[in-house]
Amino acid sequence: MTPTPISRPRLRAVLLAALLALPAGLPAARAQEAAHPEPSSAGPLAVETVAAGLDSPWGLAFLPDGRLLVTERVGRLRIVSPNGTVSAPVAGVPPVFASGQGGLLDVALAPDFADSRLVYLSYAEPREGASGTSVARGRLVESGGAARLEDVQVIFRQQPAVGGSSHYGSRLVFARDGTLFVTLGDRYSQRDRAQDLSTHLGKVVRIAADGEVPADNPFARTPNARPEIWSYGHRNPQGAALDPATGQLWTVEHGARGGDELNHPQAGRNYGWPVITYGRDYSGAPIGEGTRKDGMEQPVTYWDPSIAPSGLTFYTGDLLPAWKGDLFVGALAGAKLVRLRLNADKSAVVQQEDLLADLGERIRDVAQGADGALWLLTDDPGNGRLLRLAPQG
Ligand SMILES: [Ca+2]
Repeated sequence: MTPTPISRPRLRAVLLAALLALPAGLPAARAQEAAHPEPSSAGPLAVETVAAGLDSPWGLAFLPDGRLLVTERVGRLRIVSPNGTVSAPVAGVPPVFASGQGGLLDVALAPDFADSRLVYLSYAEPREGASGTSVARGRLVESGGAARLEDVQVIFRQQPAVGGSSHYGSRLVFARDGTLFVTLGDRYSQRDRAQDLSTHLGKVVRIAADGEVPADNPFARTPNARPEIWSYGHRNPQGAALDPATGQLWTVEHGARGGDELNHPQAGRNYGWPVITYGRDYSGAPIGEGTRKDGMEQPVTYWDPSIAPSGLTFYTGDLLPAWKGDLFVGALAGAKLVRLRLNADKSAVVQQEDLLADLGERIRDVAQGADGALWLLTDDPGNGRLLRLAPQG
């Protein structure tokens, strides 16, 4: 069928009318696109577009009432309802360095959010001609149909700040003891300093909810070491999740050409970058000393070629019972969602399934909703989407 041509002035008028009809935020997108079935080992899945038109969404967190907080890398925090309504930007977000890979990155709720209303944000912070990953928290206040963060404090700053706009990390995960893990990239130009304990570059750090250093951190009493460090020798960890069975932290990090890794970072351990890696430089040149070295941890698994992992979660729901206990990894360059099954002692991956490959979208983040569905963010500067993945029918 030939589409009916619309003259330009007429099109402008239609678009203007549509814009004027909108509330303060973005339009509800639910039901805009019919769910198309996606084959999987758990049966056909429905992929529903809950919201669209997001600007490079990076992180999401579920509020207790079922709505979601979603970050947009350019520096906006929005509240998205399950019916697809996208709020106007939440006020009070600190200024971000929105360039390259930088900007507003992850979001997490305080474990006591129901009482404290505290929201945690990670972001690339502009700092005197350079930038660095920082973590801020503020109290979410909603009144008169508008939302804002109040009493915003920066509780952690990656040191040192570095020029350029690459490899910030940075996921936020609360441990069971109420401490906060923050994954931090090597800032690309500083990769050798992932081994240098006097910097936060290429580290996972563990801080108290107010930013203080927990007394039992592995390097809390090591001279010249940054006391926030939990583990080191990381490249650019952009996915993190807590294992609901053990309470242990798991991460995924980007390698260079090849060498993306799944790790479960433990206190004080060295994950090798850039001394050992399964990847090569983008030029094809070798990096470091090989793939193994005494005193350095092996990844649980690695990807070569790279999938560019970002976003990680363990599945614990009842909606997709076949996948209970499995790990889900969002892939950017890989443009898919990867399911991983671990062996009994969680030392190796025994099954890997590629999902949503037909979608052809970069998957930035993945989380499990209270409804047991998997909720995903696709990475697109103009039309990032919030997707819901559930059994069809
Ligand atoms: Ca490694």
